Amino acid sequence: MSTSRSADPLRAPFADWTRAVQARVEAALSRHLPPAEATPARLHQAMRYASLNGGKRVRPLLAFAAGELSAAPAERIEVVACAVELIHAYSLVHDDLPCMDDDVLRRGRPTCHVEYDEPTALLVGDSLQSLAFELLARPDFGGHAKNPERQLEMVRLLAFSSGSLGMAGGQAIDLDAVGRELNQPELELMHALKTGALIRAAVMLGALCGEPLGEAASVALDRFAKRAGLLFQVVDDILDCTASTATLGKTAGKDAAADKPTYVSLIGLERAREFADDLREQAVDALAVFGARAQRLLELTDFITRRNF
Ligand code: GRG
Repeated sequence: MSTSRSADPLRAPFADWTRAVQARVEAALSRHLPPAEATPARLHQAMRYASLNGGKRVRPLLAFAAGELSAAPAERIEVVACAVELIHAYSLVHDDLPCMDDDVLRRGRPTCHVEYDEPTALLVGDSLQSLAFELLARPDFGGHAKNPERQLEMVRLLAFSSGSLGMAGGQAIDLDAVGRELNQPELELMHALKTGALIRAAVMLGALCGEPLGEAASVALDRFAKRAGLLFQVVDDILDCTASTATLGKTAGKDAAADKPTYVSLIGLERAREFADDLREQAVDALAVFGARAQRLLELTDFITRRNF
């Protein structure tokens, strides 16, 4: 992958591009995380356990794909991709704790609190979150000309997206909804916050790494990001009841077993699949204004729709 401004967005097949971004993000995360032997070593080992060697890296991929729209330097996108992925890793560690979803399997391995212990897992989540914001606030952000105002805007966007009016708020609604019926707008709000807010942040932060997009393009990208976030969650709901634990690398059938409202429980499997197709179409339509520069985002939308893990 090029380290400077993005050139031809069609330059490499999707699978090669995906692998290159995943490897780049893995290496960058490994550099940014404290070394495993640095004191307190157990906490640092657990932070590395929870963030390295796993996951599809969908949010970093979205950040890199959105960066194509604004000719963003890859060095900068790498920073925001790592920041979003660290927030995501923190949310998974906390979500798996006994006081929340109480799960033992994540990314095909024991969850962080099972491999280590609950207090360590709590501190892992806290520390990953702090590291995410520290990365965004570094003076040498992405090795390019200083732009503290842009960095501040990014910090604010990520904080808002992961806080009580974003991901954490969605998790609160989710916990409160167990055993209750939600109607479709309520379910959509829960998913838009719990999963969608961070996906939207990944897209918007990737684009913010480059040239300003202008009002109309920003509105179109925001619409894409919201549709893609909801699409991701609808597919997640479908996979929870159709895929195996081995394929998912996390406990399948968890939502039904926990009596959680999902798109499948609300409208049934077939209509959930149709809804996913509708969302895919709406997401694709929103990208029309970007022409060929949106190629990677289009490919990612198809990946999110058709994924089986
Ligand atoms: C604890 C504050 C707090 C928030 C938790 C995101 C979240 C909120 C919980 C994760 C649980 C979950 C199954 C959410 C639904 C969709 C989702 C975010 C799945 C996991 O994301 P993937 O599939 O995971 O991108 P990988 O492992 O590929 O990174």
